[in-house]
Amino acid sequence: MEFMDYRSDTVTQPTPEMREAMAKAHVGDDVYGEDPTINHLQQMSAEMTGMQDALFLPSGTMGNLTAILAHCGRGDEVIEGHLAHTFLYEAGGMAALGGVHPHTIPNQPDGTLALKDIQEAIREDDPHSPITSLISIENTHNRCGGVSLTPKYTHQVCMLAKENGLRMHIDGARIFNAAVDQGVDVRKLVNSADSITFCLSKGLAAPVGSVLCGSTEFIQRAHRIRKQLGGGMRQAGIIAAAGIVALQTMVERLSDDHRRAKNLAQGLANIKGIDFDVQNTNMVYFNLSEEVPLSVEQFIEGLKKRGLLLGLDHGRRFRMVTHVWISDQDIQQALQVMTDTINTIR
Ligand code: TLP
Repeated sequence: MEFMDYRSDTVTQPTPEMREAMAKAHVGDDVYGEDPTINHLQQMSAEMTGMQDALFLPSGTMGNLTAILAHCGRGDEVIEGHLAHTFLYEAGGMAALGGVHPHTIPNQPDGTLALKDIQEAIREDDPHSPITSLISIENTHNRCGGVSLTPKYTHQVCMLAKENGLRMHIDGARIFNAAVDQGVDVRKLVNSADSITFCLSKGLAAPVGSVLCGSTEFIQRAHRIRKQLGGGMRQAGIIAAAGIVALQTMVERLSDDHRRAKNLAQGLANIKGIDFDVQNTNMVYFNLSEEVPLSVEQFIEGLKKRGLLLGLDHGRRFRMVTHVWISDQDIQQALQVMTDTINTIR
């Protein structure tokens, strides 16, 4: 059975154009900086984000970890949201591998951290306290429903960081979704941040890879850390080639995913038994109503039998993510499958 796979945009497969570029890619040893395709991708990424330099990495997780380790020493502290991907879903890498202490403050429903909360979280210079070194924000914000943060807000956080002698990192795994959502150049969203990670292998549909961008000096440090983490990938131009096609061909079309997510959300809101929660960019979250006499496992199984895969967030809360392999017809089909699954047990 062909599944409609709404679990994540990470499930996207490379397009035929990407596969062709991969087959033809010129490669070299990237640990020596000699892979022309990776060098091209890094240069393109730096230009697109308005940063001085960039580094290609295997994953968003490694991109964020590399950035955090390049900004912080052991015992330093990162201020971040309690729903941040770096806090919840990166296996505690910063603590495990870098001795870096996450200091979480509440994420607001719109994905932001209140400036007042950030200010209050910054430690005094006191030998009892860890040293606050970094503020990290996430755009778009995954657990907050795919919401995008504005250039104005990002700028305010950057200013706050600078005034307090801190650095600022953006987990921009889906920064191009944020840019397309707001109709702004991605540079405006990155603004004066010290670093940003973005992913090629989510909505942009490349098979592997993320890019970390920042100043030349920062990227030099990040290069060594990537090596320490085992992320020097040699002739990885084969995969960077798909990343170049992703940046060239897959950014503008993200608006289709956003439109489809909106249609999906509107449809879900009309299904009895579904308590729609939130939709932004390419993400839709909803709860399976307590009134529906199905366990979470039965619901997932019922949908799967009818060809639909989706992600369980927690409790009875689910996530559906639209991407290039989900068509308008798939949205209608998903709504039908959802209705049928709930109605069979009524
Ligand atoms: N997110 C995945 C899961 O880990 C939850 C997904 O399906 O959404 N930052 C953000 C905001 C992310 O959403 C993700 C992946 C990452 C970083 C990590 O990227 P990868 O998977 O490339 O390590």
